Amino acid sequence: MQKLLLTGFEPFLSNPINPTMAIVEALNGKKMGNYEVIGRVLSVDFTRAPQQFLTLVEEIQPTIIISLGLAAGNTRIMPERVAINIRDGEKDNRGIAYVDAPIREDGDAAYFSTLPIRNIVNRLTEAGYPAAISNSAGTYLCNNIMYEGLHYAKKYCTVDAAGFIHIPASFELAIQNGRIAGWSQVDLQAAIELAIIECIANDKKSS
Ligand code: PCA
Repeated sequence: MQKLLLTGFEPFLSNPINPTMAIVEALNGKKMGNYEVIGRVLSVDFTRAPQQFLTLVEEIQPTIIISLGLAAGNTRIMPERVAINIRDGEKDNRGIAYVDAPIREDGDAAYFSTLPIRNIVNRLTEAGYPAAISNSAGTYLCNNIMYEGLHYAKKYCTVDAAGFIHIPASFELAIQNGRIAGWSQVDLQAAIELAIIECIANDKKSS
């Protein structure tokens, strides 16, 4: 059985809930086709998260890596097209912030997602879930983890596809925030399950 690593993140900044956590916890251990989903939550911490993530990849040896992050205020599910070699912006949960700093000194400038992002968007919209490709994963933890996944996949050919999907707030988070719209947690999870099905269908090891 092939492994699909599905990562989410803990709460961060002004978001007391991160709906990616409940999704990865709910899908952990689920069998989909000839894949087992392994769901894990990462810290919003520039010092710890990349190592946590790479340790998981080494241990689990996934064929597919899908990382999830919250983009509070977004209205659609957004597979990311590209990860860039930059850390910049807000403080992480440890209080550390970077300015114009590379993720890897000697790393490529950017990596394109190797998930079937157009097919994911098409499958989701056909099923009635608003979705679109995003052309920037930002410069915070989400971009960092997407970059690390693709860097690993380029270096070690054990990973067929890797990439990142940003999701909107859940109703629960929207209620607490008061100024952003959200989706039901049930719909967020169902949409991510569909995205996983599309990734598995596209993988050469799916049969
Ligand atoms: N979203 C943040 C980091 C953690 C998360 O869920 C981001 O978009 O970078």
